[in-house]
Amino acid sequence: MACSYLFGAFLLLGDAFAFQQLPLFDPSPVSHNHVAAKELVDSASLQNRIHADNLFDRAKVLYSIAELGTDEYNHPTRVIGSKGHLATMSYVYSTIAELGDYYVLWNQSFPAVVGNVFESRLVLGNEVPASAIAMSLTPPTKDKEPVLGPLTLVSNVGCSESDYPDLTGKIALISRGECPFGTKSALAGRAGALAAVIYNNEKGALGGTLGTPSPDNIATFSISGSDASSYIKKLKNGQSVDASAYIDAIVETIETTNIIAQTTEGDPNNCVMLGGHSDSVAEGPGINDDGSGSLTLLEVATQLTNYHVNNCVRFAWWAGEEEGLLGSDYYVSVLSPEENLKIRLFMDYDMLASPNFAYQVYNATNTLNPVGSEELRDLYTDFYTSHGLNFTYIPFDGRSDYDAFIRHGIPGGGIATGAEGVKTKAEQQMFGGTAGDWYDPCYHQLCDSLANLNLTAWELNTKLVAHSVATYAQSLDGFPERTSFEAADVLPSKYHGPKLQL
Ligand code: DTR
Ligand code: ZN
Ligand code: ZN
Repeated sequence: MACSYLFGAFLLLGDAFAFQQLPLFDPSPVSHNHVAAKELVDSASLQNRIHADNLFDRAKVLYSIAELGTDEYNHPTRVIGSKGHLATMSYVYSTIAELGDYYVLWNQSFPAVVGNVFESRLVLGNEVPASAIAMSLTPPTKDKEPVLGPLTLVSNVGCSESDYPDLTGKIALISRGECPFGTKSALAGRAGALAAVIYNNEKGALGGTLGTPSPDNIATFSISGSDASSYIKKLKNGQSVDASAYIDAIVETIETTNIIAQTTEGDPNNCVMLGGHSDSVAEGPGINDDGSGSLTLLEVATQLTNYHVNNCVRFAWWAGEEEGLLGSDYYVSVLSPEENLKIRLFMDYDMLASPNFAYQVYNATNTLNPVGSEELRDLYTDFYTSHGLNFTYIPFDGRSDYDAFIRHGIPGGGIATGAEGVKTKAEQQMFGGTAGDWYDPCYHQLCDSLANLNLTAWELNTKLVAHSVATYAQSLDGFPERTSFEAADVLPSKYHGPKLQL
Protein backbone atom coordinates (compact mmCIF):
# COMPACT_ATOMS: atom_id res chain seq x y z
CA MET A 1 0.00 0.00 0.00
CA ALA A 2 2.75 2.42 0.98
CA CYS A 3 4.45 1.95 -2.38
CA SER A 4 1.42 2.62 -4.54
CA TYR A 5 0.53 5.74 -2.58
CA LEU A 6 4.09 6.95 -2.81
CA PHE A 7 4.09 6.33 -6.53
CA GLY A 8 0.93 8.40 -6.79
CA ALA A 9 2.58 11.05 -4.72
CA PHE A 10 5.59 11.23 -7.02
CA LEU A 11 3.32 11.54 -10.05
CA LEU A 12 2.04 14.79 -8.66
CA LEU A 13 5.35 16.13 -7.40
CA GLY A 14 7.04 19.03 -9.07
CA ASP A 15 5.37 21.00 -11.81
CA ALA A 16 1.87 19.72 -11.04
CA PHE A 17 1.78 22.08 -8.10
CA ALA A 18 2.50 25.04 -10.31
CA PHE A 19 -1.13 24.86 -11.50
CA GLN A 20 -3.92 26.63 -9.69
CA GLN A 21 -6.29 23.76 -10.45
CA LEU A 22 -4.86 20.30 -10.87
CA PRO A 23 -6.64 18.05 -13.35
CA LEU A 24 -8.86 15.61 -11.52
CA PHE A 25 -8.04 11.94 -11.77
CA ASP A 26 -10.23 9.80 -14.02
CA PRO A 27 -13.38 9.57 -11.93
CA SER A 28 -13.84 5.87 -12.61
CA PRO A 29 -16.01 4.36 -9.92
CA VAL A 30 -14.20 2.98 -6.91
CA SER A 31 -15.67 0.65 -4.33
CA HIS A 32 -17.12 3.45 -2.19
CA ASN A 33 -19.30 4.52 -5.10
CA HIS A 34 -20.68 1.03 -5.83
CA VAL A 35 -23.22 1.31 -3.05
CA ALA A 36 -26.52 0.85 -4.87
CA ALA A 37 -28.67 3.22 -2.88
CA LYS A 38 -26.87 5.59 -0.61
CA GLU A 39 -28.59 6.66 2.56
CA LEU A 40 -28.54 10.05 4.17
CA VAL A 41 -25.48 10.35 6.37
CA ASP A 42 -26.04 9.23 9.91
CA SER A 43 -23.60 9.69 12.76
CA ALA A 44 -23.62 6.17 14.22
CA SER A 45 -23.28 4.57 10.82
CA LEU A 46 -20.39 6.82 9.75
CA GLN A 47 -18.65 6.27 13.09
CA ASN A 48 -18.89 2.51 12.64
CA ARG A 49 -16.67 2.78 9.60
CA ILE A 50 -13.79 4.30 11.58
CA HIS A 51 -11.09 1.84 12.63
CA ALA A 52 -7.71 2.45 14.23
CA ASP A 53 -5.92 0.01 11.90
CA ASN A 54 -6.98 2.01 8.81
CA LEU A 55 -5.73 5.18 10.46
CA PHE A 56 -2.44 3.53 11.37
CA ASP A 57 -1.99 2.21 7.79
CA ARG A 58 -2.26 5.80 6.61
CA ALA A 59 0.26 6.92 9.26
CA LYS A 60 2.77 4.38 7.88
CA VAL A 61 2.36 5.91 4.42
CA LEU A 62 2.83 9.38 5.86
CA TYR A 63 6.02 8.37 7.64
CA SER A 64 7.48 7.02 4.36
CA ILE A 65 6.54 10.34 2.80
CA ALA A 66 8.31 12.26 5.59
CA GLU A 67 11.44 10.22 4.87
CA LEU A 68 11.63 12.00 1.52
CA GLY A 69 12.68 15.08 3.49
CA THR A 70 15.87 13.34 4.61
CA ASP A 71 17.85 14.28 1.47
CA GLU A 72 17.78 17.92 2.39
CA TYR A 73 17.23 17.95 6.16
CA ASN A 74 19.14 14.81 7.22
CA HIS A 75 16.03 13.45 8.92
CA PRO A 76 12.35 12.87 8.08
CA THR A 77 10.30 16.06 7.84
CA ARG A 78 7.26 17.47 6.07
CA VAL A 79 8.11 21.14 6.58
CA ILE A 80 6.84 23.44 3.81
CA GLY A 81 9.24 23.58 0.88
CA SER A 82 10.55 20.05 1.57
CA LYS A 83 9.98 16.97 -0.59
CA GLY A 84 8.18 15.48 2.40
CA HIS A 85 5.60 18.26 2.28
CA LEU A 86 5.19 18.15 -1.50
CA ALA A 87 4.57 14.41 -1.28
CA THR A 88 2.13 14.91 1.62
CA MET A 89 0.10 17.29 -0.56
CA SER A 90 0.21 14.81 -3.44
CA TYR A 91 -0.94 11.99 -1.16
CA VAL A 92 -3.88 14.07 0.09
CA TYR A 93 -4.75 15.20 -3.41
CA SER A 94 -4.58 11.78 -5.02
CA THR A 95 -6.49 10.08 -2.18
CA ILE A 96 -9.41 12.46 -2.62
CA ALA A 97 -9.18 12.44 -6.42
CA GLU A 98 -9.48 8.65 -6.40
CA LEU A 99 -12.89 9.00 -4.75
CA GLY A 100 -14.24 10.14 -8.10
CA ASP A 101 -16.83 12.84 -8.45
CA TYR A 102 -18.07 12.75 -4.87
CA TYR A 103 -15.81 15.74 -4.27
CA VAL A 104 -14.80 18.82 -6.17
CA LEU A 105 -11.14 19.20 -5.43
CA TRP A 106 -8.96 22.25 -5.77
CA ASN A 107 -5.74 23.71 -4.52
CA GLN A 108 -4.81 27.21 -3.59
CA SER A 109 -1.22 28.36 -3.77
CA PHE A 110 0.03 31.30 -1.75
CA PRO A 111 3.33 32.91 -0.79
CA ALA A 112 4.81 31.78 2.51
CA VAL A 113 7.60 33.47 4.40
CA VAL A 114 10.05 30.95 5.82
CA GLY A 115 13.18 31.47 7.84
CA ASN A 116 16.17 29.46 8.91
CA VAL A 117 18.75 30.37 11.53
CA PHE A 118 22.05 28.65 10.71
CA GLU A 119 24.17 30.08 13.51
CA SER A 120 23.77 32.64 16.28
CA ARG A 121 25.70 34.01 19.25
CA LEU A 122 24.93 36.72 21.79
CA VAL A 123 27.51 38.03 24.27
CA LEU A 124 26.52 40.51 27.02
CA GLY A 125 29.48 41.85 28.95
CA ASN A 126 31.74 38.80 29.11
CA GLU A 127 28.94 36.28 29.27
CA VAL A 128 26.88 34.23 26.85
CA PRO A 129 23.38 34.18 28.39
CA ALA A 130 22.30 30.55 28.56
CA SER A 131 18.72 31.35 27.54
CA ALA A 132 19.63 33.42 24.44
CA ILE A 133 17.97 32.27 21.23
CA ALA A 134 17.56 33.92 17.87
CA MET A 135 13.86 34.60 17.27
CA SER A 136 12.08 32.88 14.39
CA LEU A 137 12.02 34.92 11.17
CA THR A 138 14.86 37.13 12.40
CA PRO A 139 17.03 38.68 9.71
CA PRO A 140 20.80 38.14 9.99
CA THR A 141 23.16 40.70 11.47
CA LYS A 142 24.72 43.04 8.88
CA ASP A 143 26.70 41.05 6.29
CA LYS A 144 26.13 37.96 8.49
CA GLU A 145 29.00 39.19 10.66
CA PRO A 146 29.16 39.91 14.40
CA VAL A 147 28.13 43.43 15.39
CA LEU A 148 29.47 45.18 18.49
CA GLY A 149 27.94 48.02 20.47
CA PRO A 150 26.86 49.20 23.91
CA LEU A 151 23.77 47.52 25.29
CA THR A 152 21.09 50.20 25.65
CA LEU A 153 17.87 49.96 27.62
CA VAL A 154 14.64 50.91 25.86
CA SER A 155 12.00 52.68 28.00
CA ASN A 156 8.70 51.11 29.08
CA VAL A 157 7.85 48.03 26.98
CA GLY A 158 9.14 49.45 23.71
CA CYS A 159 5.82 49.61 21.90
CA SER A 160 5.99 53.24 20.83
CA GLU A 161 8.59 55.20 18.93
CA SER A 162 9.11 57.57 21.87
CA ASP A 163 10.43 54.66 24.00
CA TYR A 164 13.47 54.47 21.75
CA PRO A 165 16.48 56.80 22.11
CA ASP A 166 18.86 57.20 19.17
CA LEU A 167 20.28 53.68 18.95
CA THR A 168 22.76 54.21 16.14
CA GLY A 169 25.61 51.74 16.63
CA LYS A 170 23.94 50.26 19.74
CA ILE A 171 22.25 47.01 20.75
CA ALA A 172 18.74 47.48 22.18
CA LEU A 173 17.51 45.72 25.32
CA ILE A 174 13.70 45.64 25.36
CA SER A 175 11.11 44.15 27.70
CA ARG A 176 8.52 41.70 26.41
CA GLY A 177 4.91 42.89 26.67
CA GLU A 178 1.89 44.65 25.16
CA CYS A 179 2.86 44.55 21.48
CA PRO A 180 4.27 41.87 19.15
CA PHE A 181 8.01 41.04 19.10
CA GLY A 182 8.05 42.11 15.43
CA THR A 183 6.89 45.63 16.35
CA LYS A 184 9.76 45.97 18.86
CA SER A 185 12.35 44.70 16.39
CA ALA A 186 11.18 47.13 13.70
CA LEU A 187 11.06 50.11 16.10
CA ALA A 188 14.60 49.30 17.30
CA GLY A 189 15.71 49.04 13.67
CA ARG A 190 14.14 52.39 12.85
CA ALA A 191 15.99 53.94 15.81
CA GLY A 192 19.25 52.74 14.23
CA ALA A 193 20.03 49.72 16.46
CA LEU A 194 22.42 47.03 15.18
CA ALA A 195 20.52 44.24 16.93
CA ALA A 196 17.80 43.78 19.55
CA VAL A 197 17.44 41.62 22.64
CA ILE A 198 13.94 41.07 24.04
CA TYR A 199 13.81 39.82 27.63
CA ASN A 200 10.94 37.92 29.21
CA ASN A 201 8.62 39.68 31.63
CA GLU A 202 7.34 36.32 32.85
CA LYS A 203 9.22 33.42 34.42
CA GLY A 204 11.34 31.19 32.21
CA ALA A 205 12.98 31.23 28.81
CA LEU A 206 11.40 33.06 25.91
CA GLY A 207 11.08 31.84 22.34
CA GLY A 208 8.93 33.37 19.66
CA THR A 209 8.59 34.74 16.19
CA LEU A 210 8.93 38.19 14.66
CA GLY A 211 6.01 37.30 12.40
CA THR A 212 5.45 38.95 9.04
CA PRO A 213 8.82 40.50 8.10
CA SER A 214 9.19 44.27 7.99
CA PRO A 215 12.11 45.90 6.16
CA ASP A 216 12.87 47.65 9.48
CA ASN A 217 13.37 44.38 11.38
CA ILE A 218 16.85 43.78 12.75
CA ALA A 219 18.61 40.69 14.11
CA THR A 220 16.69 39.85 17.27
CA PHE A 221 17.38 37.54 20.21
CA SER A 222 15.19 36.61 23.16
CA ILE A 223 16.47 35.91 26.68
CA SER A 224 14.90 35.08 30.03
CA GLY A 225 14.10 37.81 32.53
CA SER A 226 16.54 36.32 35.05
CA ASP A 227 19.39 36.38 32.50
CA ALA A 228 18.57 40.01 31.75
CA SER A 229 18.18 41.29 35.33
CA SER A 230 21.84 42.01 36.20
CA TYR A 231 22.35 43.95 32.95
CA ILE A 232 19.17 45.96 33.48
CA LYS A 233 20.45 46.88 36.96
CA LYS A 234 23.86 47.94 35.61
CA LEU A 235 22.34 50.05 32.86
CA LYS A 236 19.92 51.69 35.27
CA ASN A 237 22.92 52.52 37.52
CA GLY A 238 24.59 54.26 34.61
CA GLN A 239 27.19 51.52 34.05
CA SER A 240 27.96 50.44 30.51
CA VAL A 241 27.68 46.92 29.13
CA ASP A 242 29.40 45.96 25.88
CA ALA A 243 27.46 43.55 23.71
CA SER A 244 28.06 41.54 20.59
CA ALA A 245 25.45 39.84 18.45
CA TYR A 246 25.81 37.51 15.51
CA ILE A 247 23.09 35.79 13.48
CA ASP A 248 23.49 33.95 10.20
CA ALA A 249 19.96 33.44 8.93
CA ILE A 250 17.76 33.73 5.89
CA VAL A 251 14.19 34.87 5.51
CA GLU A 252 12.69 34.05 2.14
CA THR A 253 9.33 33.70 0.41
CA ILE A 254 8.35 30.39 -1.15
CA GLU A 255 5.08 29.15 -2.62
CA THR A 256 3.03 26.48 -0.90
CA THR A 257 -0.49 25.13 -1.27
CA ASN A 258 -3.76 24.52 0.57
CA ILE A 259 -5.87 21.61 -0.66
CA ILE A 260 -9.65 21.88 -0.44
CA ALA A 261 -12.29 19.24 -1.20
CA GLN A 262 -16.01 19.94 -1.20
CA THR A 263 -18.87 17.49 -1.62
CA THR A 264 -20.64 17.90 -4.97
CA GLU A 265 -23.87 17.12 -3.14
CA GLY A 266 -25.38 19.18 -0.36
CA ASP A 267 -26.55 22.77 -0.15
CA PRO A 268 -23.54 24.83 -1.34
CA ASN A 269 -24.86 27.88 0.50
CA ASN A 270 -24.62 26.07 3.82
CA CYS A 271 -21.22 24.51 4.20
CA VAL A 272 -19.77 22.62 7.11
CA MET A 273 -16.03 23.14 7.04
CA LEU A 274 -13.20 21.29 8.79
CA GLY A 275 -9.43 21.40 8.52
CA GLY A 276 -6.10 20.04 9.65
CA HIS A 277 -2.58 21.07 8.59
CA SER A 278 -0.54 19.19 6.03
CA ASP A 279 2.86 20.55 7.12
CA SER A 280 5.17 19.66 9.99
CA VAL A 281 8.02 21.59 11.59
CA ALA A 282 11.52 21.17 10.14
CA GLU A 283 12.67 19.23 13.23
CA GLY A 284 10.65 16.09 12.55
CA PRO A 285 8.07 14.09 10.60
CA GLY A 286 4.99 15.47 12.42
CA ILE A 287 3.06 12.21 12.59
CA ASN A 288 0.91 13.37 15.50
CA ASP A 289 1.28 17.10 14.67
CA ASP A 290 -0.64 17.17 12.46
CA GLY A 291 -0.39 13.87 10.63
CA SER A 292 -3.12 12.64 12.97
CA GLY A 293 -5.59 15.41 12.07
CA SER A 294 -4.77 15.35 8.35
CA LEU A 295 -5.22 11.58 8.14
CA THR A 296 -8.41 11.69 10.20
CA LEU A 297 -9.80 14.10 7.61
CA LEU A 298 -8.73 11.80 4.77
CA GLU A 299 -10.36 8.78 6.42
CA VAL A 300 -13.61 10.62 7.22
CA ALA A 301 -13.71 12.09 3.70
CA THR A 302 -13.25 8.59 2.30
CA GLN A 303 -15.98 7.01 4.43
CA LEU A 304 -18.39 9.89 3.83
CA THR A 305 -18.61 8.89 0.16
CA ASN A 306 -20.97 6.10 1.23
CA TYR A 307 -23.68 8.63 2.05
CA HIS A 308 -25.84 11.45 0.78
CA VAL A 309 -25.43 14.80 2.52
CA ASN A 310 -27.97 17.62 2.89
CA ASN A 311 -25.40 20.32 3.55
CA CYS A 312 -22.14 20.69 1.72
CA VAL A 313 -19.03 19.45 3.53
CA ARG A 314 -15.71 21.15 2.81
CA PHE A 315 -12.42 19.63 3.95
CA ALA A 316 -9.19 21.66 4.06
CA TRP A 317 -5.58 20.61 4.43
CA TRP A 318 -3.75 23.82 5.30
CA ALA A 319 -0.11 24.49 4.51
CA GLY A 320 2.21 26.72 6.54
CA GLU A 321 0.41 26.31 9.87
CA GLU A 322 3.73 25.85 11.63
CA GLU A 323 5.08 29.08 10.13
CA GLY A 324 2.19 31.08 11.62
CA LEU A 325 -1.18 29.83 10.30
CA LEU A 326 -0.27 31.02 6.81
CA GLY A 327 -2.58 28.80 4.76
CA SER A 328 -5.75 29.30 6.78
CA ASP A 329 -5.07 33.03 7.09
CA TYR A 330 -4.67 33.28 3.34
CA TYR A 331 -7.78 31.22 2.61
CA VAL A 332 -10.03 33.35 4.80
CA SER A 333 -8.46 36.63 3.66
CA VAL A 334 -9.40 36.02 0.03
CA LEU A 335 -12.99 34.86 0.67
CA SER A 336 -15.55 37.27 -0.74
CA PRO A 337 -18.25 38.33 1.77
CA GLU A 338 -20.72 36.02 -0.07
CA GLU A 339 -18.37 33.03 0.17
CA ASN A 340 -17.57 33.79 3.79
CA LEU A 341 -21.28 33.72 4.71
CA LYS A 342 -21.72 30.27 3.14
CA ILE A 343 -19.44 28.72 5.77
CA ARG A 344 -21.69 27.92 8.71
CA LEU A 345 -18.86 26.77 10.96
CA PHE A 346 -15.19 25.73 10.97
CA MET A 347 -13.87 22.77 12.95
CA ASP A 348 -10.13 22.54 13.65
CA TYR A 349 -8.48 19.16 14.03
CA ASP A 350 -4.84 19.54 15.05
CA MET A 351 -3.14 16.77 17.10
CA LEU A 352 -5.71 14.06 17.82
CA ALA A 353 -3.46 11.20 18.98
CA SER A 354 -0.97 12.52 21.55
CA PRO A 355 0.65 9.60 23.41
CA ASN A 356 0.04 11.05 26.90
CA PHE A 357 -3.32 12.43 25.80
CA ALA A 358 -6.13 14.35 27.42
CA TYR A 359 -9.46 14.79 25.63
CA GLN A 360 -9.30 18.54 25.13
CA VAL A 361 -12.06 20.78 23.82
CA TYR A 362 -11.42 24.38 22.83
CA ASN A 363 -13.34 26.58 25.21
CA ALA A 364 -15.04 28.61 22.50
CA THR A 365 -17.95 30.64 23.82
CA ASN A 366 -20.63 32.74 22.17
CA THR A 367 -19.70 35.70 24.36
CA LEU A 368 -16.16 35.97 23.01
CA ASN A 369 -16.49 34.23 19.65
CA PRO A 370 -18.93 34.17 16.75
CA VAL A 371 -22.30 32.81 17.83
CA GLY A 372 -22.47 29.08 17.13
CA SER A 373 -18.98 28.41 18.53
CA GLU A 374 -20.51 27.40 21.85
CA GLU A 375 -23.04 25.04 20.22
CA LEU A 376 -20.10 23.33 18.52
CA ARG A 377 -18.16 23.16 21.79
CA ASP A 378 -21.18 21.51 23.40
CA LEU A 379 -21.44 18.92 20.62
CA TYR A 380 -17.92 17.77 21.54
CA THR A 381 -18.47 17.76 25.28
CA ASP A 382 -21.82 15.93 24.94
CA PHE A 383 -20.04 13.24 22.91
CA TYR A 384 -17.36 12.63 25.54
CA THR A 385 -19.93 12.70 28.32
CA SER A 386 -22.22 10.26 26.52
CA HIS A 387 -19.28 7.85 26.19
CA GLY A 388 -18.55 8.13 29.91
CA LEU A 389 -15.28 9.91 29.13
CA ASN A 390 -13.71 12.92 30.79
CA PHE A 391 -12.65 16.04 28.94
CA THR A 392 -10.93 19.34 29.74
CA TYR A 393 -11.43 22.78 28.27
CA ILE A 394 -8.36 24.43 26.73
CA PRO A 395 -7.92 28.08 25.76
CA PHE A 396 -9.19 29.15 22.38
CA ASP A 397 -6.21 31.47 22.03
CA GLY A 398 -5.18 31.57 18.39
CA ARG A 399 -2.72 28.67 18.35
CA SER A 400 -4.19 26.85 15.38
CA ASP A 401 -6.01 27.33 12.09
CA TYR A 402 -9.40 28.32 13.53
CA ASP A 403 -8.01 31.80 14.26
CA ALA A 404 -8.74 33.48 10.91
CA PHE A 405 -12.25 32.02 10.85
CA ILE A 406 -13.34 33.38 14.21
CA ARG A 407 -11.73 36.72 13.40
CA HIS A 408 -13.95 36.90 10.34
CA GLY A 409 -17.25 36.08 11.95
CA ILE A 410 -17.29 32.31 11.32
CA PRO A 411 -18.16 30.14 14.35
CA GLY A 412 -15.29 27.83 15.21
CA GLY A 413 -13.98 25.26 17.61
CA GLY A 414 -12.24 21.94 17.73
CA ILE A 415 -10.64 19.24 19.78
CA ALA A 416 -7.04 18.25 20.51
CA THR A 417 -5.09 15.85 22.71
CA GLY A 418 -2.30 18.16 23.88
CA ALA A 419 1.12 19.39 22.84
CA GLU A 420 3.88 20.69 25.13
CA GLY A 421 1.64 21.16 28.17
CA VAL A 422 2.27 19.13 31.31
CA LYS A 423 -0.32 16.56 32.39
CA THR A 424 -1.58 17.22 35.91
CA LYS A 425 -2.26 14.62 38.60
CA ALA A 426 -5.99 15.26 38.20
CA GLU A 427 -5.69 14.66 34.45
CA GLN A 428 -3.84 11.42 35.10
CA GLN A 429 -6.88 10.28 37.10
CA MET A 430 -9.16 11.37 34.27
CA PHE A 431 -7.27 9.97 31.27
CA GLY A 432 -4.51 7.69 32.56
CA GLY A 433 -0.98 8.34 31.26
CA THR A 434 1.79 10.06 33.18
CA ALA A 435 1.40 13.17 35.33
CA GLY A 436 4.36 15.53 35.03
CA ASP A 437 5.09 14.58 31.40
CA TRP A 438 4.03 16.52 28.35
CA TYR A 439 0.85 15.37 26.62
CA ASP A 440 3.06 14.92 23.57
CA PRO A 441 6.66 14.42 24.76
CA CYS A 442 7.76 14.45 21.10
CA TYR A 443 6.01 17.73 20.23
CA HIS A 444 7.96 19.46 17.41
CA GLN A 445 10.76 16.88 17.62
CA LEU A 446 12.27 14.15 15.52
CA CYS A 447 10.54 11.47 17.61
CA ASP A 448 7.05 12.60 16.45
CA SER A 449 6.96 9.38 14.44
CA LEU A 450 4.81 6.24 14.30
CA ALA A 451 5.46 5.36 17.93
CA ASN A 452 4.11 8.77 18.94
CA LEU A 453 0.45 7.91 18.36
CA ASN A 454 -2.08 6.78 20.91
CA LEU A 455 -4.43 4.68 18.79
CA THR A 456 -7.22 4.60 21.37
CA ALA A 457 -7.42 8.38 21.50
CA TRP A 458 -6.98 8.67 17.75
CA GLU A 459 -9.80 6.25 16.92
CA LEU A 460 -12.18 7.78 19.47
CA ASN A 461 -11.44 11.31 18.28
CA THR A 462 -11.84 10.31 14.64
CA LYS A 463 -15.27 8.94 15.54
CA LEU A 464 -15.99 12.33 17.10
CA VAL A 465 -14.85 14.07 13.91
CA ALA A 466 -17.17 11.72 11.98
CA HIS A 467 -19.96 12.62 14.43
CA SER A 468 -19.39 16.35 13.89
CA VAL A 469 -19.43 15.97 10.12
CA ALA A 470 -22.46 13.66 10.04
CA THR A 471 -24.48 15.81 12.45
CA TYR A 472 -24.05 19.05 10.54
CA ALA A 473 -24.05 17.48 7.07
CA GLN A 474 -27.44 16.03 7.92
CA SER A 475 -28.94 19.18 9.39
CA LEU A 476 -28.05 22.67 10.52
CA ASP A 477 -31.56 23.24 11.87
CA GLY A 478 -31.29 25.24 15.05
CA PHE A 479 -27.62 26.05 14.48
CA PRO A 480 -27.24 29.85 14.64
CA GLU A 481 -27.49 31.61 11.28
CA ARG A 482 -24.47 33.56 10.08
CA THR A 483 -24.94 37.29 10.47
CA SER A 484 -21.59 39.02 10.06
CA PHE A 485 -18.28 38.52 8.37
CA GLU A 486 -16.61 41.28 10.33
CA ALA A 487 -13.47 40.59 12.31
CA ALA A 488 -14.54 39.36 15.73
CA ASP A 489 -11.47 40.63 17.56
CA VAL A 490 -8.74 42.66 15.98
CA LEU A 491 -6.42 42.90 18.99
CA PRO A 492 -3.18 40.96 18.55
CA SER A 493 -3.28 37.76 20.60
CA LYS A 494 -0.39 36.17 22.45
CA TYR A 495 -0.26 33.44 19.86
CA HIS A 496 -0.84 33.31 16.18
CA GLY A 497 -0.01 29.69 15.51
CA PRO A 498 2.30 27.57 17.59
CA LYS A 499 4.85 30.32 18.24
CA LEU A 500 4.57 33.23 20.65
CA GLN A 501 4.33 36.57 18.94
CA LEU A 502 3.78 38.84 21.92
N1 DTR B 1 -1.05 22.02 17.46
C1 DTR B 1 0.03 22.91 17.77
C2 DTR B 1 -0.42 24.26 18.18
C3 DTR B 1 -1.29 24.27 19.37
C4 DTR B 1 -2.61 24.40 19.38
N2 DTR B 1 -3.06 24.40 20.67
C5 DTR B 1 -2.03 24.29 21.50
C6 DTR B 1 -1.98 24.25 22.89
C7 DTR B 1 -0.74 24.13 23.49
C8 DTR B 1 0.42 24.06 22.72
C9 DTR B 1 0.36 24.10 21.32
C10 DTR B 1 -0.88 24.21 20.73
C11 DTR B 1 0.93 23.03 16.57
O1 DTR B 1 0.48 23.00 15.44
O2 DTR B 1 2.14 23.16 16.78
ZN1 ZN C 1 -0.33 21.42 14.70
ZN1 ZN D 1 3.11 22.13 15.49
